[in-house]
Amino acid sequence: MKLYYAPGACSLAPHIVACEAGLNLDLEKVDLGAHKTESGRDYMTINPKGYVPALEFGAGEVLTEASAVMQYLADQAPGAGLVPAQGTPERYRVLEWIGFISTELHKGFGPLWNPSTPDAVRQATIDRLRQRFAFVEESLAKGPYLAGERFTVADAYAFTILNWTKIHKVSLADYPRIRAFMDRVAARPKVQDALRQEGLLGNAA
Ligand SMILES: N[C@@H](CCC(=O)N[C@@H](CS)C(=O)NCC(=O)O)C(=O)O
Repeated sequence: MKLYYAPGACSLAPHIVACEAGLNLDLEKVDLGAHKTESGRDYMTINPKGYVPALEFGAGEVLTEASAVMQYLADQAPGAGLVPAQGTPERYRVLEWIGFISTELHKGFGPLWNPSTPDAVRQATIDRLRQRFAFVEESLAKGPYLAGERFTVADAYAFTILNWTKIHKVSLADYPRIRAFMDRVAARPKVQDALRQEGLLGNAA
């Protein structure tokens, strides 16, 4: 299996999942601006949507969308407990988190990546993100991880996206449980492995 990634992008979430699951994964970096992979391939021929992550698996199949890629990887190693079993209420709780992280947090950061976003929109974006952070903060009162006692794909995803607060200088000072969560996840040895492999240790954890 090969994961196409960009350092620190949302592709870090499936990368963490693969490390936590103990899966054998090849990595290929993508230059998102040039749509070129590290080995010189046109990335648009791999994922016509042009974004990461993309996972090559099976007989030349490519799976995209972080939420699907993470679940696929986690399902390859059920013993690792990164997603609860299909059909259980716990699985739907994790899916609920993935939906929230994808649409409210991941895409919630969208305007902050665009240098031409006007200041007022930038501020409104941060205000909305802060409302979402408040919900995460409340939820973390119930346990060390989003779905409770156990680290799941939702935590890999939330950690990856919330790490962008450093890049965009969005303060987490009002969210002590989120800060503790970020430290807790960053300290996991497999998360350290993923960060190291992406060249992020020292500025991302
Ligand atoms: N819907 C996609 C969005 C992925 C996405 O936003 N990827 C970003 C990095 S975090 C990207 O590659 N952006 C470059 C682009 O859109 O051209 C998913 O959930 O996987």
